[in-house]
Amino acid sequence: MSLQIGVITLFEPMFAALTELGITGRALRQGLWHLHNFNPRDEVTDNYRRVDDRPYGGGPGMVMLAEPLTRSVQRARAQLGSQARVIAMSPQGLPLTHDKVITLSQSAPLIIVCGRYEGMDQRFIESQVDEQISVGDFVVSGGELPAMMLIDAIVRCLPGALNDEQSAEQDSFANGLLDCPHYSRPPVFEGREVPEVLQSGNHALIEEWRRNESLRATLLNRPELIDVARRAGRLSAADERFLASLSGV
Ligand code: 9D3
Repeated sequence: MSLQIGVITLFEPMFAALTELGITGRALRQGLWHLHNFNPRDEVTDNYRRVDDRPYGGGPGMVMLAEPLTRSVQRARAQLGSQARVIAMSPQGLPLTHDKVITLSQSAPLIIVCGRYEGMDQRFIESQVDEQISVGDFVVSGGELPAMMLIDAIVRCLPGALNDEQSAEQDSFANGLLDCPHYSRPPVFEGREVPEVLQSGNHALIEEWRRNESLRATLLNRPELIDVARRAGRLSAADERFLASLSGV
């Protein structure tokens, strides 16, 4: 059975980028996943079809009303099954990680709620939402782009979504270090040469160079990931010697 994902959003057209393009579009056409859309505006019947109102206590912006969101989740649960996991995209959520993506890719149907305005009525979150997820400490205009990042990351994990080449790349990414630099033709571009070792055909040396450049990039840009890898026992004696040679100069 393919992965069923429900999305609750006022901006359904944004998700065409996922359903039509690239790896996620191909995976959808292969039947690996399915997207169900639910619009809170379809759940309100007043003349203005209001889905937001002013916050109690005053202050800037508007709050998404609990009732249209709750009705949307109920409609989604009826369609996807009561065991569906309800995730709200929110700046207040736990930061998204690779481990979380893997877990969600292996779980039941997902219902993802995207907020607009200042946020969602807290009573909706307490009564309907299993967990809140953020994509980082910066502000975007709504939950749709964060939801699309989450869905993209999940769909890439589904068996058959990536070709063999892409899967191998994914494996090297999942090792917890940053990737090494990549080069293609021509051998010299604007006076810059492709590192000689990559043109040597010596695969043991190439592998060692790539590992070392991964370590170099990680130590420089994300030193905390080196500590994580070290504590997880993922650094060899050769890795430690290379890292020591970097901080030594
Ligand atoms: C100071 C008040 N703002 C909170 C940071 C209000 C606010 C701004 C933007 C409330 C919601 C939003 C819309 N953003 C999201 O819904 C969102 C988000 C984000 O902005 N950054 C990182 N991850 C996420 S997940 C959902």
